[in-house]
Amino acid sequence: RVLRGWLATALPAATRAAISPDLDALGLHAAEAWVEARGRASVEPELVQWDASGRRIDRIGSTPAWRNGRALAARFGLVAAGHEEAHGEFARCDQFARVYLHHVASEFFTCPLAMSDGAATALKAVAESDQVERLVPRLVSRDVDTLWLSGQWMTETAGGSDVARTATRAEPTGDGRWRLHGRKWFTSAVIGEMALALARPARSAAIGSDALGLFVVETRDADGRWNGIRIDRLKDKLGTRELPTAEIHLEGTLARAVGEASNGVRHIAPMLNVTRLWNAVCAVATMRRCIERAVAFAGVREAFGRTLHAHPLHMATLADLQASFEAAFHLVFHAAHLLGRAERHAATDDEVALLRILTPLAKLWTGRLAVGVASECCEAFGGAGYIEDGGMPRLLRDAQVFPIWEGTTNVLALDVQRAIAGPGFEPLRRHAEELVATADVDAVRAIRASLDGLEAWLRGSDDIARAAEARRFAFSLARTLAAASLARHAARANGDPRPALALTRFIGHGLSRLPARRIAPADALSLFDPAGT
Ligand code: UCC
Repeated sequence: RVLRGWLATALPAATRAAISPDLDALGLHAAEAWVEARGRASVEPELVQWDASGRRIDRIGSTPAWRNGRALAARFGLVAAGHEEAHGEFARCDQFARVYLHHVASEFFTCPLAMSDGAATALKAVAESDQVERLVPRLVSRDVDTLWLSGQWMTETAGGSDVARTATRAEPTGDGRWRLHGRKWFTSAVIGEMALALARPARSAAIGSDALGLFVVETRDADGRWNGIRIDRLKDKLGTRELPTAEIHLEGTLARAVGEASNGVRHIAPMLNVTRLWNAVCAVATMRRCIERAVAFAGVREAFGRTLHAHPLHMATLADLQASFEAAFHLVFHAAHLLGRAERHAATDDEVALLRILTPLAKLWTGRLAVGVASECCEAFGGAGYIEDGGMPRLLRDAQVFPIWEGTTNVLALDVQRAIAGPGFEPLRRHAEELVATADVDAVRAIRASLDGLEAWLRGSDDIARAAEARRFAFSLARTLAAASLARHAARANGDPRPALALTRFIGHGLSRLPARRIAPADALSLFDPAGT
């Protein structure tokens, strides 16, 4: 209902008509995959390092959903749709509607797809034309035989957040190429044909992330042998267990620089911004699945003489989750539309500034929200929610990845501060006013009051306070902009009362999460002072 409602109000009729058959097919596949997955024991990828005669092969055996992943990605254009011109500024809306329907059924095949999309976007932004011509058509292909997948190799043992500590070295070969030496500690898509990797060019005098270069690695040579890559082991993770996340060594891996072999973080930023949006879309998809399961269960489960539907507290609990999910959905898909507009040079300056802020904001808020929603929905099943064969434990385990990868909540909260510091608060306020131009007056009042509070807080805080409270500031801003996005939708919803009901409930729980009184940042450290001094 929420997806259909948004499609009806946000997309032109011609786009809607063109994409509907694919969305219907993806929806059907999602339902069938859920039933199929519940009926079998879970299968996990396997690393086979040696063949029978003792040769090192490092082959990864996939799960059934992963063996089907490429064909589905090509057939439904899960990466391609975002890069094609048929629907103009609505290309990202089309693409992310597909991703939203497919994510849970894909068993996290969406992870390599997100990175492939991010790689295509980053290459278009910074690479030389020959690299773009060679790689981008493969990454955005709708033909399974030519489709390439890309990894994003950043994280090393020194840290995942502080990428400036990258120790992998890049040595020039003298013919314009490089050889990479080092260890990548979390490589999510080593099954791909290529990866974008950060490495530190040898003999570069610069320090920190400016000195890092961004490199394209093609993972296999023309004979199908690994390109100087050793897979040490697959990670044993809490969730996303179908996804073969690997620890690898690069041992003279041939690579080409993207751009000038410096400014690596700047060059990979377009990739990060795209994968962060995928993260947010997949987080709302997970929320939707969890809530749908819990509401269906409440319709059939009897307790104390009536179904759970007839218990006001149970249904209020689920309705609160639904209201947050609907607000999150509209925030995320608003960001998707802005990305499509920006990529086609149709966005205003305010929209470009807002997109830079909304991307980390949507990622950090929906990541945390997905964990909370998945946890509540497990509880809504009582003991049955704690049992593997009902499917809820897997959703909860998998949800925990959303706040962690692609930048943790705190790292992104600081990024939001940085993104606002440039243009200031004004573009945000102007954009929020545009969103609520025809909205319900009570909603507008609450949204304006929250924006006033956030702006006053920013003005009244020094750098340390802004950093220490960045997370609560980000949650408050995300809630406020989500309310504005949902308010706009509710005003256009053509007689359907449900978006307005969700909005009232969401706003009713308050938009701001800033503390009622200022908390001295130094208190945080003092609280852990062993001497209590
Ligand atoms: O988790 C990973 C793989 C998961 C699989 C993917 C799944 C996708 C979802 C699928 C759903 C199913 S890979 C690991 C991900 N790791 C991160 O995301 C790193 C988190 N850390 C950060 O984001 C940090 O803030 C850093 C690395 C960006 C900070 O680096 P530095 O070294 O301190 O660099 P600076 O100085 O902060 O940034 C360097 C430049 C600056 O440009 P100037 O100086 O011109 O202003 C920044 O403004 O880069 C710019 N910049 C950006 N620009 C930094 N971040 C951005 C950005 N997001 N957008 C635009």
